[in-house]
Amino acid sequence: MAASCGRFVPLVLLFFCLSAHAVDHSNFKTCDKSTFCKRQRELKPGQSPYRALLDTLELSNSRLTLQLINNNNKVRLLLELYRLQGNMTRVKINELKPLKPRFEVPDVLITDPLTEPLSVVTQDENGLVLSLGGDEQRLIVSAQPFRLDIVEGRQVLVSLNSRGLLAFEHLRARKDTKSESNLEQDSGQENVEQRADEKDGPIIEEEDKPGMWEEMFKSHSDSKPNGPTSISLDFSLPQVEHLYGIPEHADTLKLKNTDGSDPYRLYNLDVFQYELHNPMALYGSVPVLISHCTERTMGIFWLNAAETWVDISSNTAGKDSSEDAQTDVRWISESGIIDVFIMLGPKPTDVFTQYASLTGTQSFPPLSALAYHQCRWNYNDQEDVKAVDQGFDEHDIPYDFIWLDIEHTDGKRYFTWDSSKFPQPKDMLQGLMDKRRKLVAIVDPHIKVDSGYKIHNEIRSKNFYVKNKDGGDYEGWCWPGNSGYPDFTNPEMRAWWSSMFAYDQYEGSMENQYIWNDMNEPSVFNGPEVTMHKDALHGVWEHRDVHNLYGLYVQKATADGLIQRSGGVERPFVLTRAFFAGSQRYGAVWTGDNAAEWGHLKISIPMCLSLGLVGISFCGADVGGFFKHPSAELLVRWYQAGAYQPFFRAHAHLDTPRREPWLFGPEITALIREAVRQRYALLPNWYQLFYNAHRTGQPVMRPLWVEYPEDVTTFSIEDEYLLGKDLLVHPVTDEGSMGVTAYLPGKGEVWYDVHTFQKHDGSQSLFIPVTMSSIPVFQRGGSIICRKERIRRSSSCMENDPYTLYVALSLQGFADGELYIDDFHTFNFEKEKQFIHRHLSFSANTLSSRNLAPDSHFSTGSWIEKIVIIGGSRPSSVTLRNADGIESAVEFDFDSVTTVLTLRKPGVNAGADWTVLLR
Ligand code: NBV
Repeated sequence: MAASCGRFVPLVLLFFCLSAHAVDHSNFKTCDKSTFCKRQRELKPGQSPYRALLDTLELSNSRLTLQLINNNNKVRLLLELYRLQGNMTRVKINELKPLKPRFEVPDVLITDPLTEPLSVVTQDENGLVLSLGGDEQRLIVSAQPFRLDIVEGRQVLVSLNSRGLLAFEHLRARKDTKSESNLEQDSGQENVEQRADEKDGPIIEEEDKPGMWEEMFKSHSDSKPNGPTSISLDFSLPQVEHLYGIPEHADTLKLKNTDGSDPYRLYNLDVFQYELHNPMALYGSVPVLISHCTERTMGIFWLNAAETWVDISSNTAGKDSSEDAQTDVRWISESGIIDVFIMLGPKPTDVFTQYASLTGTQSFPPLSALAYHQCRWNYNDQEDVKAVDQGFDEHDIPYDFIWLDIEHTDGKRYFTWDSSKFPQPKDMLQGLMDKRRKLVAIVDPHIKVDSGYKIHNEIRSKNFYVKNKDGGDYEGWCWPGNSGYPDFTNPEMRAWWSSMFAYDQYEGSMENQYIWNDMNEPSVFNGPEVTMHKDALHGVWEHRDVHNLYGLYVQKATADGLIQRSGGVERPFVLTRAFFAGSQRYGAVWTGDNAAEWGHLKISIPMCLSLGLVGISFCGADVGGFFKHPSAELLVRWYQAGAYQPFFRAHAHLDTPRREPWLFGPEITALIREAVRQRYALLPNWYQLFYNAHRTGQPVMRPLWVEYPEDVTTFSIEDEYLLGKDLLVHPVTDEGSMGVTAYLPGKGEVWYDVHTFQKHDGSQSLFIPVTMSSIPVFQRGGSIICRKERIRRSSSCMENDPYTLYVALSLQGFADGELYIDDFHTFNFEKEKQFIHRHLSFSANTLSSRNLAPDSHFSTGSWIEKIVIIGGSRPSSVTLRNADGIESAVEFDFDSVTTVLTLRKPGVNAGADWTVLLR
């Protein structure tokens, strides 16, 4: 956004801002400027004041509680331990008797996690050992200093507070009682109960430190009515050298050591012109770390929505002794409680399953949302929309969605249309619908304070705005000028917001219109760090407590609105910029305001991979780059990369020259057309991968190590990735590139170039020469990929088109894959079991299609028009056997150079049982 040049910036100035092109660091806090982070980071390891009071132990079947005491200030904490189903341990720490409740994050876990029994194995005055059930897992609680170790056999998997950095700033009354703090009335007996026990010894009072009771950042003051409330805990991971996750950062996939630099920060922020390779916070936060070594993959999910910092310190072992390796992690959050889920794997897939069991899986988008999206800030008016739409037809480039940015509204009043530029929105939408295309309109969460604006009046009259610290409606500066911010943490507010998407409320909207939520960090141009004041109020909670959740709630309420407007029938599509753990349930995310630079193209891969690892598969970056104007070469390379990333949308800043795919001359148009066509051909595969992500929580876009967890070569790779397990993509992301060096994993495996069918052995790095039309993609030998090769105007025009199966044989002559089909847009697949799910497998020269979901029912008009078998030999005959056992001959060709056998028109229905026999 534009606020780095001050407050609300007129467009002329905006342009000026653009030319500066670098993040204004002075707008954002470093750890040093964030007083709780600074305080916490000043604590030195090895001096933990915490002791477990073993005589307070209580064990019900699945819940163990134990008090911890801080030897200095004598404040008691309550530790809760749970063993969760699916190989997870939950550790909660709160104050035993807080002066008032501390915030616990709601609405992120999909249910109360199921627990398993815990039992004490041994106990003495030094601590106790608990059995965690299967696999010889034990949890060792050491009393003095307090420490937890999870061990399996003789191997320590993870230790908590082993460095003694557990720190819990208890709620307290201010010593100088001059201020009118919320806690004032309690000040006379501050923590009396929890600190009254004389046998605990004398209380060593802590000194107040600067920033505990009020903090200034630039001209902004944070009144901190509750004083210091931060929490911290350290985790040590023996044998681990590789950590991933904790998006969103514009940084490498493998997380770096933060010794000597700032910790990674998680605080949803609108960062104008963000910088690459930096631990600064960006628009979204998912507090999940994934650790990986050849033996094991684990995860740490720190369920806290306040500003959070993560320190990482890895001591990389010498090559021969991976045993000495260890990674230490420390989480620090500004408020709330410690509530942490340790996902014990042991395999990458187990961690994904475990995390999905807690926070849910990726929503299953309508197929069209997986196709190509054309966006810019802004398509100016209805005529412009029509012309761009026609441009795609004239240039024979498919697209599914055209997008409208903030200028389509009446003065940035969301849910309205600019009546001179978009006088007949329904005509426009109908025109698109006639072509089986769709539109996305932006709806931001800042609401113009204007008594003539229905949305504002309703929110105000229902008392739904976030409040400022003094109880009035919180107001901040944003696109519409003075704006209010609906309190999306309030379920009633969300229900009302959802109801605003009903067709009779949102005038001019139609069923082929979907929604984009931007600026939902929330962005407040004149707020501290361009966001909301931390002492603003959401009911009884401070903004400080809920900050990172705001964006999730905005997207949730919007997605619910789209579902409701269709009577619960249609799957929604909502794009969000801000997100949190669990956001995967509500739609897609994108990486915000990137720039037309090669570095930004490159970083889109690790940024989306990191999101995929923590559940958010539906990720993309602005194709072409948002700021600045891409060269034709960069634009082409970006389309080629974007065509193989989950969310595929071109977007551009208002002040950049137009860049629709046909504006760079016919050669460039042809290259872009080809990239987009490749996307459309592969839509069946994308759809199946998203269905799988939705059902199982496995990521769509995967780092190589996820599939090859024992191959250390893969652990740092971030310039290539897998789609599912079978397609390896290595986009060209360098200017003037003559080739890419791709690593093909898997000893004893083979990979086939999807364009040439050339076969390569796995477990080697390979130089692949490229031209401007190359998009290096390889199919794993042993897999079957389904495509639709009759490319049309939009994905829905291709709905009933036939499939082509690409059967890439392993060296042993096997292959398998899946085909998933439904109506491509409703919930009937879930509610009515209306879908087709087939298992395709090739072995012993026989290819067959078997039903994976016998109790599902759906009929498709699509049939199998071609089968391409790669890596085999010439058969003397090919026979198709249909579901009734009737056999017929199939025409085929065999190319002995490429070893490609093409079976023409088997002609079976895609939902039927059939077998093809090669003899
Ligand atoms: O709504 C305008 C833009 C939008 O195009 C972009 O994609 C968002 O990330 N929005 C940010 C606000 C202003 C950006 C300078």
